[in-house]
Amino acid sequence: MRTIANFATRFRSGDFIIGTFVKTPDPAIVEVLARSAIDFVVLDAEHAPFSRRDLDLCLLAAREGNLPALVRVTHSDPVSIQQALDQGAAGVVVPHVRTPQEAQHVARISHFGSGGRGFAGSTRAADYTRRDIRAHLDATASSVVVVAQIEDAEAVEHSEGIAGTAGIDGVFIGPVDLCISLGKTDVSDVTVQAAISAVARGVKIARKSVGIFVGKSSDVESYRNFELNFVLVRSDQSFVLNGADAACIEIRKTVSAT
Ligand code: 3PY
Ligand code: MG
Repeated sequence: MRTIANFATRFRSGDFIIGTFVKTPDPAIVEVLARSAIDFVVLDAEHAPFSRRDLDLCLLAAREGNLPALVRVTHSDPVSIQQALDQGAAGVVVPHVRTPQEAQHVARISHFGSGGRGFAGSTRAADYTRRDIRAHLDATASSVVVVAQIEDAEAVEHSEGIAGTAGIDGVFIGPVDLCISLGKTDVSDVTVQAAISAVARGVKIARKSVGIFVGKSSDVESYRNFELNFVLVRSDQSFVLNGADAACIEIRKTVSAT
């Protein structure tokens, strides 16, 4: 069953789970998605206009619906990662991780410890001072999920090293950026598919979770051999667009047939 409390365990155990992106910075979207079959959401602060306050309200809505919510930050920035986790995100997705050294940096700034995330007991994550230091350190170590995104040509050969970095729980493949970085414009191009396959293999060797973005559900078919542990399918925007188009097409077909 989906709960925030069991998310890290499910993610790390390699259970197959399905998430989606939230691109509209409104808590109502998260509230609605919490009533769907989705296992988790990623609030996309990289490519959508989320302010710190928007993230705060969306994370509150996610709690209300017991829906694990990760935040995709803009880059490996300690401030944004700390803020997302303090606000109660279940974890972070960090785009454009290219080397094991960058992965080590991401792991360090996402966890408490020397040179790492700063500590405050006053945050939502620390239950507004109701957790003492030890309890918050322990709870955070076991519950915060850190996902490195591989989406650059130069990262492909480092996938095992990136995934194998201590403190990195999994790798999310960004097929579109990877495609562009390989000089292509079609994700189904053999060069892009070979790169995706190489990344998935590297992550599997490192025994971490591997996932990918799919623009439509049927795309999962082409990744069946990769033993994916998670997919991010579409986004709230795409569900609205496709739902509206599908309803119109169906009605026009029915009307023109009568
Ligand atoms: C990509 O395909 O580049 C992504 O970042 C998917 O979210
Ligand atoms: Mg990308």
